[in-house]
Amino acid sequence: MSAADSLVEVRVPDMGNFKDVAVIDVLVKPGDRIEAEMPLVTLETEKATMDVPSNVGGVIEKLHVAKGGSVSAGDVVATVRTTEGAGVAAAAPAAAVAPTPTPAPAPAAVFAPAPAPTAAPAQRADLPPVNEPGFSRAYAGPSVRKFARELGVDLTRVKGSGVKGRISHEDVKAFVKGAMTGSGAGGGALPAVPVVDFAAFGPVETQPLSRIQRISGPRLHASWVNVPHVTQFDEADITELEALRTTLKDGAAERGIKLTPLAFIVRACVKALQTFPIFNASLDASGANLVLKKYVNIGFAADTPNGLMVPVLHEAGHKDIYEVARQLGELSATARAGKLSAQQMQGGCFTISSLGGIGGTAFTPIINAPEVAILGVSRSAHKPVYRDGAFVPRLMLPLSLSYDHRVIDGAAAARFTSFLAETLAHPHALIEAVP
Ligand code: CAO
Repeated sequence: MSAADSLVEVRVPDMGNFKDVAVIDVLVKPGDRIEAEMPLVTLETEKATMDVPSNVGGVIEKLHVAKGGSVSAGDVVATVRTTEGAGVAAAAPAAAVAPTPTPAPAPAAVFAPAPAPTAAPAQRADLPPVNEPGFSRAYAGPSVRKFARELGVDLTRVKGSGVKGRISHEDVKAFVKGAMTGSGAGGGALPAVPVVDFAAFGPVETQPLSRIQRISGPRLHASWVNVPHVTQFDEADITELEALRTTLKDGAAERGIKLTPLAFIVRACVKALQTFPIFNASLDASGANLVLKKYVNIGFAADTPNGLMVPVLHEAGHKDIYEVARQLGELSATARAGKLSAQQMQGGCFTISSLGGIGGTAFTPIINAPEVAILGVSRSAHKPVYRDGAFVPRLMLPLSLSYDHRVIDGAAAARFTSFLAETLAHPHALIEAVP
């Protein structure tokens, strides 16, 4: 140690009630040469992970903490031997750390607005949504997190080049560069759609998208680009169902309930989701685990003057056909009046998009991610069906099931739609009382 050297203790800064906080990583070892501002250890509270940076540059003389231990405000983290000319970043004893709050988990996505309780800054509409739980767990220091936030970069998509994959400013820059040029760490930007001057070909009028379209658009896009969709088509013979519905609908109408095919479809989906729980699940933020829901809440797309909304029929498994039909009517009316509450749009497990009242023979609905499947229903039509050696007219309902192929394989999807078709073909079980 030369005469110009001195020993400086780097301490855990005073951040209020900061006691016995877990040390989840130690990023340096004795003998390491460090710069001022370089993180030394990573701490984790229930609400945040944060780094304790050194306020001086020099060489680590001694470490006073170990991974798996705990520290409180004022504890010494390391002794640093400063050398002449080494930078001093901030007033001793230690630079302040910037905790990264762990945001509350976002509610199940809805196509239409539901306030998402998140601490993160607003997301730019043209970037994929940030995986918030993953972002808070990403291995990066506070200044890198801040930098990523400023650029709207999802840290879960950035590959860290540092020790144990720690993400640096350079990694974030490389990610952005890759995204801009469509190469490298950014994972490739989407090729741009050409910009055309339509007015050059004739008169045009420009109309802004509705508020709901501006909100639902990025969500639909996020699902489209993040989830590998496959759509399974099938047909259900609803001849008996329609006959049954005809006998019941006037009685229902007297009780103020409109009994449409959709109520039967919801009941059939409840049975299918209970039989095939993988369809009533979502991937967690890491993408490595499936979260199986023990409740069945069914969202349904409603066409409203303001745009597409997805109200949610909660605990659909505990509701009989009349209660399902009643709530479908009420929620649709509330949606059309633009008066759905956030609660009425949250918590969905599976979505039904019925275009049967309008027309069409099939379509490929976009999954309401993070749900893993969506059922599209088109208009029923009488078709000749070959049975017992002859063609007979049967009322056939087209089903289009889009599913997340990361979670569901084709065989499971075919079993699901076959089960649905079979259940709809024998509708008496659908009108039974629900315990
Ligand atoms: N085949 C044939 N007829 C059908 C049918 C089907 N699959 N589904 C409904 N119908 C009939 C109904 O029986 C009703 O006829 P009656 O008035 O003679 O009884 C008529 O079509 C209209 O039904 P509805 O629309 O009032 O009720 P619903 O329960 O079928 O649907 C709702 C409710 C909210 C789903 C629907 O009104 C709606 O908004 N659909 C559009 C959903 C949508 O936009 N999806 C696309 C999302 S992706 O962009």
